[in-house]
Amino acid sequence: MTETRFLPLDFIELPPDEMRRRAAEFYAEIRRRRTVRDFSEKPVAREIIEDCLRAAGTAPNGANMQPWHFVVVSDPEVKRRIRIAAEEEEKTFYEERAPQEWLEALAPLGTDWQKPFLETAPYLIAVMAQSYAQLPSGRKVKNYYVQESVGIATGFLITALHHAGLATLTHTPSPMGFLNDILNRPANERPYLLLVVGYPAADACVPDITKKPLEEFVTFI
Ligand code: IYR
Repeated sequence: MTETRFLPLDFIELPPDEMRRRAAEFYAEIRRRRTVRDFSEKPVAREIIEDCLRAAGTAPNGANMQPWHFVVVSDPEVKRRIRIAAEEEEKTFYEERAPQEWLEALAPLGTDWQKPFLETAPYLIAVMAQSYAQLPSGRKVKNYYVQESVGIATGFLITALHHAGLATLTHTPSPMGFLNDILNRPANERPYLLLVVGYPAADACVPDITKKPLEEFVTFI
């Protein structure tokens, strides 16, 4: 059995006033994040993306198995192949598969099957979830709480990218199995979502929608 080793926690206790200020400041900053669907072609330094991915990689996760893999796509040809495959799925989703109720729920967002941002934005990050780890020896090791873990890491990533001054779109072409083929990913990985990353287009607009007030989604007991 592996022996458990402990280290002193690197915890910085802040004065309550500073805690209040930081909590309020963070909320003011994160509430400005919007899902963007119109991207500029303006390039973004790879180092910025790398640090945001490092932040994502610190996410709490099941048994510290870190059951994720992020494929960062900037190659125009690969982006083009992803756009073609995604639009094919999305076209049948919007025109055939989507129930009326779902289309009505999407109406306020103004989305349709066309996804030009998959080629315009400088980066597409395919977030992959690993249901098991495949060791170099070929042995399979089970992962735990994979959906929760990858969801939290993705939340960290979106937050880090916003904090760094970038816009994102959480895109979920459905189904997205084509990402395994295009990106050459192994059978232990399933696409979780496709994050579109870059600067918004100069004239980017966002839907006029609101978030629920605290009282509506929180209960203190
Ligand atoms: N995957 C489609 C549809 C879509 C579904 C949900 I739920 C959204 O919040 C937004 C879009 C698309 O990407 O257009």
